[in-house]
Amino acid sequence: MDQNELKKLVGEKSAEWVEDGMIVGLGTGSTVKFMVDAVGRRVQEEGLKITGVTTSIRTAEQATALGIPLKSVDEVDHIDLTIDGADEISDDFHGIKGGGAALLFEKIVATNSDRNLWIVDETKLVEKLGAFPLPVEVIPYGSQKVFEKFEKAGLNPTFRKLDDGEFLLTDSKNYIIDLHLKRIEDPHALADYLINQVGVVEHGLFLDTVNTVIVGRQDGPEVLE
Ligand code: ABF
Repeated sequence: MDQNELKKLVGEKSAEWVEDGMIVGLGTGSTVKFMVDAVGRRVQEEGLKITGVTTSIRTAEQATALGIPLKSVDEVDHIDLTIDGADEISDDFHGIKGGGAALLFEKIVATNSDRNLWIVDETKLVEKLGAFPLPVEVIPYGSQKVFEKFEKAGLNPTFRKLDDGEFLLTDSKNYIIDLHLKRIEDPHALADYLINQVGVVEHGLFLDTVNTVIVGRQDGPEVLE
């Protein structure tokens, strides 16, 4: 199976974890897209009754088109299970997310979830985080100053830009600075540094967050806990 087929495998497998009556966080990304499609089929074919809480405009549009009822994170008193993707997952179960520029809403939903399940193809598993550029969401005002501070700190920053050279805007109309670090020896120390930089809204280090990971393998989905 190619990467896309592995994503489909775990996306569809994870939909089985959704139970009637649940409030379900719906993540963002191409793997999650398969999960949302599968949950949508269960809503339509089985009459599955859930409430979805989405992490991006694009997931909300997909879920709405499939007839999945949605509420915002502030309209629910809890989230039973959030299913999301990830860009990297380390041996010690920490993650980098935000390749899809949805890290802020993803972290808001994840930190308000009773349980977090990540679905990934096997290429996402790494020994240590860092090969994937670490996304940092910043407000536009003063972002050049934050960028220069990251440069001076040796964090190899780049602004995330669209093909036409314009700054990518997140759903919150913020910018993303990606840090090209290769290997992150102390993710907790880096997370503390980043979140304390004035102008930083959030970063893509998801530490001590995930409970269960479903990995797409050639011989089938593997559940890690
Ligand atoms: C999302 O899942 C993002 O944080 C991350 O970028 C994405 C993984 O991408 P994909 O599933 O498309 O490989 O949660």
